[in-house]
Amino acid sequence: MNKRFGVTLAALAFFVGGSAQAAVTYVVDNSVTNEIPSLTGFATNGAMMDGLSVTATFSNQFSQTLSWGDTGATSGGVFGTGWSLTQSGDTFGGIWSFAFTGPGLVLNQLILQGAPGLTVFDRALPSFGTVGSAQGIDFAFSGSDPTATATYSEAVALAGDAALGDLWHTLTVDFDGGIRTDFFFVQDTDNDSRFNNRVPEPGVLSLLGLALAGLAFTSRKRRSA
Ligand SMILES: [Ca+2]
Ligand SMILES: [Ca+2]
Repeated sequence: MNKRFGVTLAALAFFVGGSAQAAVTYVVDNSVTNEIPSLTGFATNGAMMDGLSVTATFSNQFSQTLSWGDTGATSGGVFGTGWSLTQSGDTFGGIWSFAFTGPGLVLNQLILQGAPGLTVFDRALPSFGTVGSAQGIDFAFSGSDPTATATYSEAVALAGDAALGDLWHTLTVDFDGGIRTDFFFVQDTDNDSRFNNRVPEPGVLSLLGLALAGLAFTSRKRRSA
């Protein structure tokens, strides 16, 4: 090992030792990779995360899974029994708010799963990472400093490419000892390109088909009349 590399390693060890004091520990689970066609771009707001699955598990074993919906032009959220999670504005810095709306709950774990919808989580890397994703932001608390572990799993890769380590479908936050006060965090998200090209449900398609057939019939009748 040359001398300069040794010094760099020592500096790195010092840095890692220093950052071990940080409230959030990051873990990545590369065991699964999901392919998506591409991204819509990198600007995703609270109203663009429909279908994002949010599971909150509390210390009394009560667990609830809810599907994200819009609450305004650029905001959205989920509203559970005694808790809510909302987000407003571009997730590149826009705050996510977890609120306790009922008494007695202690939150142990929060799981955000983008795959039921078309949301991906974009981490901060030295580079932009995946094409079209631009810079991301890691999960981090805002305004308070609870101790937690953030685990990224289900790596996301563009079709035909390897996963580059910035995009993930699932973020799991485990709170050390649980948390009972409202908290805020940041986490950048992007959208799978299928967001702009949603295929209507089969039921909707057949209803649409019937409606079109009806229109065609009516206009034929009008023309022949
Ligand atoms: Ca973004
Ligand atoms: Ca990125």
